[in-house]
Amino acid sequence: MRPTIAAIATAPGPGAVGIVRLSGPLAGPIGRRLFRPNNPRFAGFQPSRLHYGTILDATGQPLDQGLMALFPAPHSFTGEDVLEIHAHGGPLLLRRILAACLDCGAQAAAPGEFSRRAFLHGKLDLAQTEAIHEAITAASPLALTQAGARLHGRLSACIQALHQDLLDLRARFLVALDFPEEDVPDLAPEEVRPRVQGILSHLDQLLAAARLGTLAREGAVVVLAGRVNAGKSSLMNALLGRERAIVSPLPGTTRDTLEETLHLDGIPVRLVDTAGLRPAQDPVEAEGIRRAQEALDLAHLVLLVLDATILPTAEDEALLAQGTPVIVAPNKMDLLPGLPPWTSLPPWSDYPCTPVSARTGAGLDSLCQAMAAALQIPAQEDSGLTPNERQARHLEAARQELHLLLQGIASLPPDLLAVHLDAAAAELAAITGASTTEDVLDAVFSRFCLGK
Ligand SMILES: Nc1nc2c(ncn2[C@@H]2O[C@H](COP(=O)(O)OP(=O)(O)OP(=O)(O)O)[C@@H](O)[C@H]2O)c(=O)[nH]1
Ligand SMILES: [Mg+2]
Repeated sequence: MRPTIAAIATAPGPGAVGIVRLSGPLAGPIGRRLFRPNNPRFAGFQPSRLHYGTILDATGQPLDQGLMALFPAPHSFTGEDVLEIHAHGGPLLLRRILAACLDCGAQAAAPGEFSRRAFLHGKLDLAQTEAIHEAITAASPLALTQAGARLHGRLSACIQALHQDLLDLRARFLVALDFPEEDVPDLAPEEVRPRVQGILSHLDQLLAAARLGTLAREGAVVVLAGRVNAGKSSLMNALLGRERAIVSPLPGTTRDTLEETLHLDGIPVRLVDTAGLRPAQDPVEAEGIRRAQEALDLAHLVLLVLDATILPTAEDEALLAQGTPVIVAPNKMDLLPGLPPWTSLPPWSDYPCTPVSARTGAGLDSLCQAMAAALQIPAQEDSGLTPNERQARHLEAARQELHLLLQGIASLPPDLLAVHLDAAAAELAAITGASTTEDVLDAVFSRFCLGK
């Protein structure tokens, strides 16, 4: 029998209400021992009902007034008996209540242990338990929507369908192998190829969606770079709609890198303002320029900010060819009647160009659209099919197995081809946890919060 686990389920810090949660066979007995009902007609915990009363410690001393609810197995989050103790949300008080539970024989839960038990009892598959964790830690509206869709099992259903396709195909291989006397014809390559290709195209779509999922969860890094005084800090402020960075007519104003988050089509974009590039005047500026270079190395997109009233230099040009997508943003357009002629000459004409004025705000909307396009943020269709990094690794591995199968299709015997089908099916099964190892579960659940 599994031990009964207990943890504070609500966030640390003072709050109106705090919850201690237990799961396991002692949940009921501990609840009865630590609860004195207010209602004289109380006749034991009714399933999934809140009861009001006094919460006691293991010696029977009152700790708080609060609510308790018992969710009997299997109709609970974990599939085991679950007790929830709703108290006032004082950190010290909640620790005392937790200590009372431990005094009565519960064990402190490890991070993610409630979710792990829910998985082991088949209440949720692995992709769904990961979705819970991602919903809790979502930092952008899109990440939350995607996690919600996965929690509802849409990704799992899609993976299961693909898994079934692979098993069907494998069964066809094996009939020919296992019953040679039956004279079932071997699957002809013409028959296998389109079926494998169909599965592959689904895998490709899922992998493309995984990229969007990563962007939604982790955000994109957009670095404002350029020479001193081009107006990088002014543009950062204009995009954020507040005076975050110091702006001055003196060249070399920004030294340290500054980072702020902006939401673009639901994706968190980490805007990084950097020190203007020029031969450094002092060690502090030199360090600032080194940090600017470091930020550029991490960037998903560079906004190359130029003073449109002066000609670009070799230093500006050097920023174009860093291997990261670039948007050229000639700034201070309020001082010019039209686009400066150099923008239509190579190499500048090879890059997307969005003229702006940080001062008047002209062009900022177009700049945001250009950033969304450059980051390949697709139009918002929320399919819910956005695998996370772990899931994407398995999809990629399955994809490789199927490519190997296609390569060998004309030359290899069916039993060797079936090995690739098996391997691909095992990778898909690992996504939903239909087949998985303790190590994988440890890796997944250890990232969870305590009490989840
Ligand atoms: N007319 C006009 N002036 C601008 C515009 N954007 C910035 N400036 C001015 O240009 C000067 C430099 O602006 P900053 O934003 O500090 O430039 P920066 O690129 O951050 O400069 P460093 O931090 O020194 O590299 C300031 O005097 C700004 O007021 C603009 O769109 N139009
Ligand atoms: Mg600056």
